Amino acid sequence: MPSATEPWRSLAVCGGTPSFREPLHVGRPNQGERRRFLTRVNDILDRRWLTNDGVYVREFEAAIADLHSVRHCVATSSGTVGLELAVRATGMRGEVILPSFTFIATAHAVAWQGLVPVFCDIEPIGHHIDPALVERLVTHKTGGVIGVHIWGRPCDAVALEALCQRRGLPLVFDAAHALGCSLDQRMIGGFGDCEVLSFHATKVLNTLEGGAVLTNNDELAGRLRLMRNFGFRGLDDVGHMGTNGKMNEVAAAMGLTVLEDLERILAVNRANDECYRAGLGGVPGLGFLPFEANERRNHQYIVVLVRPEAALIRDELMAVLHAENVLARRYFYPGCHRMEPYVSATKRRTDLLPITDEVARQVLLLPTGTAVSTDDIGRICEIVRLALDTAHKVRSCLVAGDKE
Ligand code: T4K
Repeated sequence: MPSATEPWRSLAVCGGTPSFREPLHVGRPNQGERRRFLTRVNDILDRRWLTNDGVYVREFEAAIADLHSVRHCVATSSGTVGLELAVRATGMRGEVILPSFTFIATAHAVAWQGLVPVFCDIEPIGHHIDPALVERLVTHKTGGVIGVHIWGRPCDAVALEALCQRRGLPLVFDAAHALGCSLDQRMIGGFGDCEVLSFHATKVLNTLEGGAVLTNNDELAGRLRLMRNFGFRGLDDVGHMGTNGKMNEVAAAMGLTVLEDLERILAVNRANDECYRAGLGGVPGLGFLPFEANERRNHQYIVVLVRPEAALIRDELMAVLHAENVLARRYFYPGCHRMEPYVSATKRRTDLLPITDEVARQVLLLPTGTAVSTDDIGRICEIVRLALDTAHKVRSCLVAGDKE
């Protein structure tokens, strides 16, 4: 029993029993109704049509295009492959400006095409690439811009569109987090030349692995479809450079199944978000991302900022949670510019992203999704509050633990 006079002793880092027997993950998949998925898989096996533009992929593409009010959805084997296709198909060249505060795949998709990522700093409120800073980075070598709708909140897509139009630059959005989101009544999917979704297992809607490029540009969509399938125009007829970026039928069956459950998943995410805000709101030193009235969000990530004035630093709080079996994550620490191969290639530039560095030190993601209950969240909030209220004792426990 936790002692009333020494409450910190109930924390696992101070010798208490972990609050959760099984690990609570940030990215536990939302799975939809299993029976419906298995029925679809049986149908796929009965038809013996497993991939290559099958009926389930087509149905899934139509549903995703409809959800985002765009003309075309080109489903891919992963979000990363979708980004690689988008970078190539839009004709990006030379240096490509993008934020460093993103999953490493955004930068790799550029470098994998032999292009040079140029990392731009973010604004501190929404963690989005700052269009004013992009403008300053544009040179005669610039051959494209990638904006990232980080945490599912749209970046300043309108400003980036205006800039890229003025400068004649291709513009792609990494919308890996932004399924079903909108900005000023405009759905994600129709901004820039194209936008790329991820359907990785950990995303709000998953196809096990998968992604999609969304666009309203007919010609670009045609090129993406060719490139996704080795450049084949017809039997024995290759008309374009290409790769194998196809989504398979089982992946699409999963996507359709989760899509049927999407309203419930979004409702759970929203309720979880509210629960965390209620449980941690007002705790000194902790912050949340702001809600904006002009945007629709999928609440897929619970992003807590552990500010410098908090009683524990982010990594200490994360250690406390991990000991309780709450596997909080510090996405996207330390920023792409501090990872290889970019840290070596851009050594001179690493100090030029002060806001990225600051945000990467503060962000902590907490578990959410349909696998996490509001009771779990209540307990997580109690742990966080207790750890911060008794920070000096907790810090001693952490130091003692490190010495063992
Ligand atoms: N752009 C952005 C902005 C992105 O965030 C991403 C992917 C991409 C592009 C690329 O899209 P993809 O090519 O992946 O479609 C994860 C995901 O692997 C990655 O898809 C995602 N972003 C990123 C934010 O998170 P890790 O290295 O943290 O994954 P992992 O395996 O540690 O999984 C996270 C947690 O989820 C773990 O605690 C365990 C749990 N989990 C994971 C899987 C795979 C499960 O419970 N079940 C599972 O099946 O990157």
